[in-house]
Amino acid sequence: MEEKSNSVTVEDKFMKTFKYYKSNKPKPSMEDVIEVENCATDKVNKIAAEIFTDDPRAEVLGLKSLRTWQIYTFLRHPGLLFIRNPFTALGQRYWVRKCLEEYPRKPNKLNIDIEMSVEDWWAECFKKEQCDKQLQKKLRWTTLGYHHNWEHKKQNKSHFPVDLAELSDVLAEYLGYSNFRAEAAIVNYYHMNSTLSAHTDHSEVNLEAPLFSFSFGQSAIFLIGGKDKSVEPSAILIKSGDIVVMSKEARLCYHAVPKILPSPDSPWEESNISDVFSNKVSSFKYISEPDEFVGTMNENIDNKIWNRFRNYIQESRINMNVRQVLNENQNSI
Ligand SMILES: O=C(O)CCC(=O)C(=O)O
Repeated sequence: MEEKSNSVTVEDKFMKTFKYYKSNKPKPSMEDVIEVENCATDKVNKIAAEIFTDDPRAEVLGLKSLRTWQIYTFLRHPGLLFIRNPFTALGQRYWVRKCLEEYPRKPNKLNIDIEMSVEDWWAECFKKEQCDKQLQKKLRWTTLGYHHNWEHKKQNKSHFPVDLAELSDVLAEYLGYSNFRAEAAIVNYYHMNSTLSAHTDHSEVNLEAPLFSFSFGQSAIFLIGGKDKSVEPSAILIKSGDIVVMSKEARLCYHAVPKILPSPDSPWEESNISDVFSNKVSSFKYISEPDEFVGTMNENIDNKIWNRFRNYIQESRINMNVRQVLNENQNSI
């Protein structure tokens, strides 16, 4: 009996907070939701990055100069880092478009595979003159590289996108993880009523490497607690372009998304969006065709091309969750 009542208590604190923020009636108060730049220093600290040389890849990948990045740590959550939108407007457009147009293409796995066979989900949504909103809303996730449930021995590694490997590498180098290899990712697609329940990410062989989480579009309340659900989670506001890094003690902590919130601004729109140039980069590690990459990046300045993606992101949120799967000297599972 005692054990049973204990386990109920253990579940409670995370679940209670999750339910509180998920609720629509009554609406939750935002009073305790951490907005990093406005938060008291007994909860959040802004740390100064010691960057003396910029990474020449940053601008081309849609990132602002590393010297301007705003990085925060949390007193209750050692190992958790938060970078407030280091993306340019063009960068946000590029990554949103990739997540919608390219990453859900076969052979990548999609949640809708169980229900239907779709080779190219985004193209299928626009097959007729009118966008198929019903099909558009069905996509909740796609996996890149090692599949999420890779422990089933038959599921082998599939191709990991070189652009996302390059982006992750810039971030990893910036944080001092120079041996990091992006090998698996889940791209999550949220609509205004979507949630993601409490979980830990523990399927990877390598649990020492950090996890990088990139968010675009509408805002979200992100909950992060401890290694079990008895720890009361903190609620953090994530906006478009923000990066959350779960490293060290925070790598295996429970986390969840109980609510998507309308974003008051649209950082993917800027009147002075300008081209990036490939002659700035000779140091790509993964991208072998810099001119082609830069061409695709710059296409997104064109509002006619961008419009369909804008329509999607105005009422949705996208999150790319990148992990290293293998240990440093390991080549396969
Ligand atoms: O959407 C988010 O911010 C978190 C996603 C997540 O936790 C996951 O994919 O494991």
